Amino acid sequence: MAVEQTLVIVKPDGVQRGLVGEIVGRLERRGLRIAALGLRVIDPELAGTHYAEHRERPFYAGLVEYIGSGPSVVMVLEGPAAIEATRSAVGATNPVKAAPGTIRGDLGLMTGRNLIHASDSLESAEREIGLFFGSGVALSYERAIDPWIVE
Ligand code: D4T
Repeated sequence: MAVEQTLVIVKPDGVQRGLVGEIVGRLERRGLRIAALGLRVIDPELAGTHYAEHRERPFYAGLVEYIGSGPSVVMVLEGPAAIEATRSAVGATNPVKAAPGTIRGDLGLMTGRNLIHASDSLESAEREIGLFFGSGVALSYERAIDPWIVE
């Protein structure tokens, strides 16, 4: 199984609700390793580039406003199949439809307040990591516990 990096954002509602520890903790407990992490306000230009595929959608303006409405925690997580593992831990876009046990399914109710973003493919992950961190910022390293998580 290939080791991958994925971009994860705890959106402003997650920060305001005091759920950063809960959300990051779930992903850490899954076994994923933090490769980069920072707190930032995502400005409209960055939000526009990140969500460019949704520019023509009716929810776009609200999405850009929401994602920039306060600080977000932006991070790179690393591990075997990290992209799919993170997406499955996050759950469906609409929290009401997200399975119980997922982050959105346990902690959210509305698509426009769905707490977390995670890259959906290798191409998106590379693009988004470059966008938020540039190259060479994410750290690959070994933890003493890794042999108990990765065979
Ligand atoms: P992100 O990109 O935030 O991880 O969400 P998803 O990958 O799960 O979902 P997405 O790209 O389809 O949507 C991006 C973002 O737009 C918001 N949204 C989406 C919304 O406000 N109304 C909608 O109808 C949809 C489809 C929520 C997530």
